[in-house]
Amino acid sequence: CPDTCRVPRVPRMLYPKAHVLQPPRVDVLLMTPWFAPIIWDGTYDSAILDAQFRNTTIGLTVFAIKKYVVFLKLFLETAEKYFMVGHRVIYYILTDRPADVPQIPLQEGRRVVILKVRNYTRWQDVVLHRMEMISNFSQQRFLHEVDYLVSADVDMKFSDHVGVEILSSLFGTLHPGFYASDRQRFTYERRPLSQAYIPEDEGDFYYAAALYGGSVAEVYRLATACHQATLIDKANGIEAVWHEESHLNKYLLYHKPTKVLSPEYVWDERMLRKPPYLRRLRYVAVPKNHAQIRSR
Ligand code: 2GW
Ligand code: MN
Repeated sequence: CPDTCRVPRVPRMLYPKAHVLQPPRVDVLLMTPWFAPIIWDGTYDSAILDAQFRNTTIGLTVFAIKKYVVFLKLFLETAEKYFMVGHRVIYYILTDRPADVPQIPLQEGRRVVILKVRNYTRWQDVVLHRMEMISNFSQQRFLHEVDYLVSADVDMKFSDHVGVEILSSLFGTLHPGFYASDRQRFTYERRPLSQAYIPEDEGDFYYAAALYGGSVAEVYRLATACHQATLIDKANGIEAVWHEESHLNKYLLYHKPTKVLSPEYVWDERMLRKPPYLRRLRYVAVPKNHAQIRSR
């Protein structure tokens, strides 16, 4: 964990100095109340960060079950252009259709690992069981193969820089639909019977399950806890309203993330109008025909 456990050594570098009395952004919140930075354009220097995170290996886990394999090509092609460029990357593609994974030319230091997983009949089980699979594979291989894990939806594309500025022990992303909302409006699970329950008077942010991550050890803890919560819910005959996103939000309420990504890192151009303080759109939803892609 280069960002917290050990202070990394960097070489001599030339860069403009920061001004204590001129904050880089005054239009958005840059820090959570527990002092985790919120990552916005204009607040960081990639050259310094790249030096701090050199020799870091990043695992990008992405599920492509059933028809969702069609999203892989654009996802991978755009990741090659924008995701962790210049760093070591392993794409972990979890799929029930290994033969349908497209061959994409990769830059040096990057490779694809296909992990065959089972599919589920119910789509709710497809999304929920992602936590179980991340937990199992973390112990089996991720812990030994990469430093950080990033978990991403596949029905998205990268459209601008996503680099090591996102890496930290545990990070979540502000959901683009709720970053400006009061906590009462967050679509947390509101039924006390569910393990994902969050009362109306609690909550920091509504986090998107489409992009989160951290050190392998922390993602392993998160995924294991969310999977356990899912099993308890199932035994009690309840399923959280937004599936693993509900459990993720519960976990991140009581395990405060050490970095929070702004909605630059998860956006949907069809659903939302871009406000002026959103200077870059880095990872955006790909339009999909819900009826067609989600049918069997
Ligand atoms: C999901 C819903 C309905 C039918 C199929 C699927 C499905 C999802 C699938 O057949 N195959 C598959 O690989 N997936 C994976 O789950 C894929 O990686 C996809 O990106 C991810 C989440 O499903 P998605 O992208 O259709 O859901 P969204 O875009 O509405 O995402 C949000 O809500 C989800 C839970 O309802 C998740 O929390 C997700 O992380 C959220 O972004
Ligand atoms: Mn999605």
